[in-house]
Amino acid sequence: MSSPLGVTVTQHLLSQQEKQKGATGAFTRMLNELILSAKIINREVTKAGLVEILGFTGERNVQGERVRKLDEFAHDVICRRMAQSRYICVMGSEEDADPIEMPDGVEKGEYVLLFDPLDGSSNIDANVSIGTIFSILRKQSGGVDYQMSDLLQPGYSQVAAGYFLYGSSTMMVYTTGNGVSGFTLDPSVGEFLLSHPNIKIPERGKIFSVNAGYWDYWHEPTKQYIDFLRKPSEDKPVYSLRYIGSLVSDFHRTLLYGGVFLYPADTKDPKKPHGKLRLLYEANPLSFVCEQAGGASSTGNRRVMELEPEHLHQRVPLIIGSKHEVELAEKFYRGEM
Ligand code: P6P
Repeated sequence: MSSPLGVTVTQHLLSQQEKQKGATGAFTRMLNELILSAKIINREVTKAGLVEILGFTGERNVQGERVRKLDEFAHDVICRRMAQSRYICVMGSEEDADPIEMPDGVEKGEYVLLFDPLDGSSNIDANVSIGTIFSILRKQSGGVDYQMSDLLQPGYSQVAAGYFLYGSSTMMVYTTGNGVSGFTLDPSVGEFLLSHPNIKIPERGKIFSVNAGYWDYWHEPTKQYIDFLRKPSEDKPVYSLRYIGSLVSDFHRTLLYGGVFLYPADTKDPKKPHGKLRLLYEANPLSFVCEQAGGASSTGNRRVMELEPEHLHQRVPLIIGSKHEVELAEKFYRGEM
């Protein structure tokens, strides 16, 4: 029976847990800590615009706390709460160059958390939706302490992944490998309620999403692919270009409406030949969600979730969305179109 609308995310997690033989509840409790972190982040994000208006001038707010950048704040909230959950052995964050170890004296758990605490935060002044992206792996190495290999696992090893979207409404979308579920925060009760059970991405769409301002920096296959999509022809719909410039927003629209989002490799910055997005805490988690919703995710040449990561902040080209548009892109990259 499909879950009734309105069930809370905790009830949903518990119902998933009941289906897992031998489940101890550790995963559920750990994810609940992440959900609470997102509610705290959401509170600050929704009032961010007020910081100036209410006169929290300079570096100090009325509580005498230093007004920090929201992404630093989000990073700190997640680090503190997840460390005290006792289910994490190590974390990797977009905000920290190095792996984040558990504080001394804190019991280490069996899970590894990789996250982008507040992706797209540069958009917040324009009131554009932004998000938190998370990827959860199981520790593979023996012993209590982590190894770098525990963080550098391919995307198909993820046990869960998803994102929080702080927008006109705040949403949580996640998968544990049994389909994709979406929850909308009801601020009046402070609960994420099931609003999008069993999300499936359309087989093909009518939207492509890419920063076309970089056209001159793109490699030939990317230019040919985008040129193909935008050119009217009898046997395909007229495509629209939609680009918000906030990954979670662009991906969420692609997941619900279909089509394709690309951040391809380009020649814009010699230090970033593989594009801007990160493999471990952006491309892999969104790829897990997309594939679980019936879509696809590729670098153009390879399935993203098969890549063997080499370092924590590795960048990767990302072509993600409906199967039809992603497989078409791969044909251009293989020189078959
Ligand atoms: P560009 C936001 O800064 C971000 O990391 C992603 O959220 C977004 O998809 C991308 O960068 C946008 O980058 O180069 O198009 O401005």
